[in-house]
Amino acid sequence: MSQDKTQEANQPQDGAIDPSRRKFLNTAALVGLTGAGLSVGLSACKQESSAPSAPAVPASGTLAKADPIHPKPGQLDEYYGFWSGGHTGDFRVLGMPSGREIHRVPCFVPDALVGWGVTNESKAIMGTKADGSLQFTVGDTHHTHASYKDGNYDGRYAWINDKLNSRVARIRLDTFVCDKITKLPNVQGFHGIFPDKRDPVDAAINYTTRVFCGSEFHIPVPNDGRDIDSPEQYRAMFSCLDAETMEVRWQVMIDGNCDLCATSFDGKLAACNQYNTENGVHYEDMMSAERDACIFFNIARIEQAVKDGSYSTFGDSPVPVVDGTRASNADPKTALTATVSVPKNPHGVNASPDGKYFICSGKLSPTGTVIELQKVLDWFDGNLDDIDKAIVAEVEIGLGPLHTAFDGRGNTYTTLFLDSQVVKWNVEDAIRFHNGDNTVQYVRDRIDVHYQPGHINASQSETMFADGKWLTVGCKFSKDRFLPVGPLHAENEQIIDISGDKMVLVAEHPVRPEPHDFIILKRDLLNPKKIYALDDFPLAIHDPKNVGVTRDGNKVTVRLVSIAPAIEPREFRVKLGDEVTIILTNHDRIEDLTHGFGLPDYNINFIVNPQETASVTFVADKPGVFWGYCTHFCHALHLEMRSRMIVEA
Ligand code: CUK
Ligand code: CUA
Ligand code: CA
Repeated sequence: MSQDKTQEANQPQDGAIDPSRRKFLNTAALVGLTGAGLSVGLSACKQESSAPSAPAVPASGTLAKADPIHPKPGQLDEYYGFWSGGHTGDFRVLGMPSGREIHRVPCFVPDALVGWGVTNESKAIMGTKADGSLQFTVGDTHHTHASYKDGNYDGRYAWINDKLNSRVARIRLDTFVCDKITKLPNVQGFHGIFPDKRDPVDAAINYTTRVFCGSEFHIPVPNDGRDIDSPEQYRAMFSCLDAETMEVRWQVMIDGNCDLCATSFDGKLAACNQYNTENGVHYEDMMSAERDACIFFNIARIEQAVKDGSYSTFGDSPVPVVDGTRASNADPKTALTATVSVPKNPHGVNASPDGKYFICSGKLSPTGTVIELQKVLDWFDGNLDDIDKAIVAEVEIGLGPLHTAFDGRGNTYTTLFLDSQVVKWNVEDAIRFHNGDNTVQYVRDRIDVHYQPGHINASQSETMFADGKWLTVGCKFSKDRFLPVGPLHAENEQIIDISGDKMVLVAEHPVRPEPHDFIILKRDLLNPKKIYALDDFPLAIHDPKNVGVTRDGNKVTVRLVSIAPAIEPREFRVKLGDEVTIILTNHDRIEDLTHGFGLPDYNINFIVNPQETASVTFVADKPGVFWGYCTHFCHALHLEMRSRMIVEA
């Protein structure tokens, strides 16, 4: 490994700040300030909806081709990147290939910027206890994927998992807001997630209607104190959610475990790699077998079994659970699951864009395993005598292989955690080699990355439109790559140009730990809203005259509207001990004109975007004067934008 050399070769060319860029920043700041002040001031009187001012983008393509990695000011990226946030429990949005972080969508963990976990609306999505406090305030997101139509992303939804508390969050891609969270029953360590790409039976349903979730830890079922000392009774579940309602449709109980998850383009199969087929409780047990597995789920048969009533339920959960254990699924003609053997503690299962293969990485074995999906279907049809004959290649690729991405030209890119490398290898050549042609060189290229890579993804990788332009590698360790900031290091996301024969490392960015997985999709697949509509919110205050305080016993409702630079009414009175609900509607209609509302000493701060309504409820337990103020810079008179809460003793 030649890390030092590579590191040197990839030093930034110019450490100095470009003076012309600096000048631009100053000018932009000035123009921005006066411009915003003026237009917002006007808008406050006229309430005009301003068309978004066109950014200074050059004629399409010219600069994009010149240097998309370092876009010129005002130049937009060609791709969105959706990143999971790790313990921060959020969903992050990057511009790619520049790697600029644009947005974070809070999901599982409270977020002080938008007031996620503060407003009543977000708390209802996150889930509360009987006393109104949040059920969970920590999370651990790993994987995010988006909805499909016709083999490509359709811009409706993304989903993200919370491994810690076994929750699934859905993010609407028109508003980039989490709108539903579902907690999975009978499950711990919910890890892999993947939407289906079409219906297995109805050809007209060529879009995502299900979301599949694998559970990594095996537990007693139900986990109510029984079987705690009988690990051989522990089970894992593969769960299916309805993509629209977000309700759990069914679960498949299996032995071993689920880890990552993938789905076929024909909608017929979903799969999870299994590293603990041993049902081990300690890591030594979990790595005792030479081979583990990739388990395949026959979706149409499972749904039929549920329809036929061939299921059980466990504990308080009404969710139908079908039996997917090995012993019950030995007969291919009736099997709901099929288990293909894969070398030692595999990690990652990924679907190739041609729809033909799933690829599993060996992790503790230096191999990549290629499984042909048609052969798995043949086994289910009784036309393949041995399920392991679905393995069409098993080739050495390097040490510690984890995740795989695709370029749409027949090549795959696998991270090698122990080698700190990415290996590019060709699937058809690997199959030829596996079949005995020793002259074939299936490894096309290797590149050092910095350091210990986990996830990897390429532009449009797991769609039928993989375009083979950009590869991003999530390096778990950054070590010496950034300025030191104490013992906690950033992670290092490296960007590799894969358009040519050789991989070229072109950029790297620190990221706050720890994203795990991400996808990269063409920007024109999305069409986000510019502003909300008042009708999007049941509590919206439509008429700004309709503000003020109403009282029902000690329950007080305070209706506020924001119109820059005022919050109306300018003051309101409540009594000590009142339960106060503040409803705030932002009547500004100008794109990007967000207001905040912070209430000192009451632990309240949230924002309302243009035409958005949000509410908070609290007990007025401190008498005195409390200046509710706008926390989001909005106007030349932003600092003056306040509403005084008076709590009478
Ligand atoms: S796991 Cu993190 S590097 Cu949760 Cu996707 Cu493989
Ligand atoms: Cu409104 Cu700042
Ligand atoms: Ca194992």
